[in-house]
Amino acid sequence: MRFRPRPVVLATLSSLVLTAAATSGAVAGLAPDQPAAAPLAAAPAATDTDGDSLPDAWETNGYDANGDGVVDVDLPALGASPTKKDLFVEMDYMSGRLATTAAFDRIVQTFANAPVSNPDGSKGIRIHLDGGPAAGAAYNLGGGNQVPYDSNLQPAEAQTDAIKKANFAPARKAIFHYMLWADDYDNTCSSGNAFAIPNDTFIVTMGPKCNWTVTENRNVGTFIHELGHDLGLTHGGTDHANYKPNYLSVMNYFFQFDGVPRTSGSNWFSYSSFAPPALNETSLRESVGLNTATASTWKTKWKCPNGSTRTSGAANAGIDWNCDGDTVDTTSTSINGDTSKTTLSAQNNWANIKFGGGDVGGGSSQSKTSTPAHELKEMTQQEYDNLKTTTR
Ligand SMILES: [Ca+2]
Ligand SMILES: [Ca+2]
Ligand SMILES: [Ca+2]
Ligand SMILES: [Ca+2]
Ligand SMILES: [Zn+2]
Repeated sequence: MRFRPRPVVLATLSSLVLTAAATSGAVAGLAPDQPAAAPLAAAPAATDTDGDSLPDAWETNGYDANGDGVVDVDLPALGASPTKKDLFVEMDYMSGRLATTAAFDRIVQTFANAPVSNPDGSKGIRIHLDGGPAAGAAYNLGGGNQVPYDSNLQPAEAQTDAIKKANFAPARKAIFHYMLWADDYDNTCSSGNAFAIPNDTFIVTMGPKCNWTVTENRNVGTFIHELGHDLGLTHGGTDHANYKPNYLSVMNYFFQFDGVPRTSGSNWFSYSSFAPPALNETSLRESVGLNTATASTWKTKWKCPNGSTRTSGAANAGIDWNCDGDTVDTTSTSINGDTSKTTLSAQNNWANIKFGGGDVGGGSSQSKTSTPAHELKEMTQQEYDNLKTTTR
């Protein structure tokens, strides 16, 4: 089917937008619309020069969610640009759970420092955080608000969706990721949840119910971790295997709360910016460490045969993978804490960001939600404490 000129294209676009706006939760509801929507990808209205899933037309003129000619989300006024990658997150919160302005500053800086290029010649991603008035002027885009306290969201996804529905303007669905600073869910004591990968929604849950010690580092690391799932990232990069020593990312549980250690002493609370060579656990050469010069400013962590966790020196130098006191062996041992010996592949996260998870976006043909169940139970205080107390 080919489009005749303007009127037909506009009608189709507006019906697509209406469908997206009217569908709640709604990846299942979107799926049948994909074939009809697909031809739009080639239409000028859907051009997305910067690849952030927000069409140029929206970023230039504002987004009219229901096609009535009135702009519902004024993207230019919110600071969006058609030539720079933008990411919008509305943050609602239960009493006492909203992170600090200092934490938001760090999250913004992490994305600003992202090693990704923009058509305007700049580097980085501009993340727009909206925690409402309580978050301070710099982080108030008019959407964030406090929600009723619930120490245990159960079932987590349904209750999160209900809170989202009651506290999030439907017109924002195609623009904003939605997140909640909450207490606990499903009695798991997990630090957060993104429900699917990629997605448009996530929660950070380190409340008093499970006696979390909540620090700025943990809030920053967990926010970036869960948002990472929304952006298509996983615990293993190329797969879902956790604790890979060559995966230098907050997506790796080794680094979610404390960042990736670096030789400078300043930790990296960010996604991986390069992928060291794969590590074959049946034949690990200790003398070469992560086996790349790029690792010279990084340290890493690994697990010993007895289950304890260790931190290396400069990761391009020798690493005692089998924990016998030297770095001269070629050894066969599991270094990521599971019992199997496999080849551990890393990933450059920043080169693999997927904009447009779930209902977000409209210009790019990004993959929508999938549900890898093994990613959905997140790190607990207990798991973290185990990592800490066994470090030697
Ligand atoms: Ca765009
Ligand atoms: Ca943009
Ligand atoms: Ca809200
Ligand atoms: Ca050794
Ligand atoms: Zn995770």
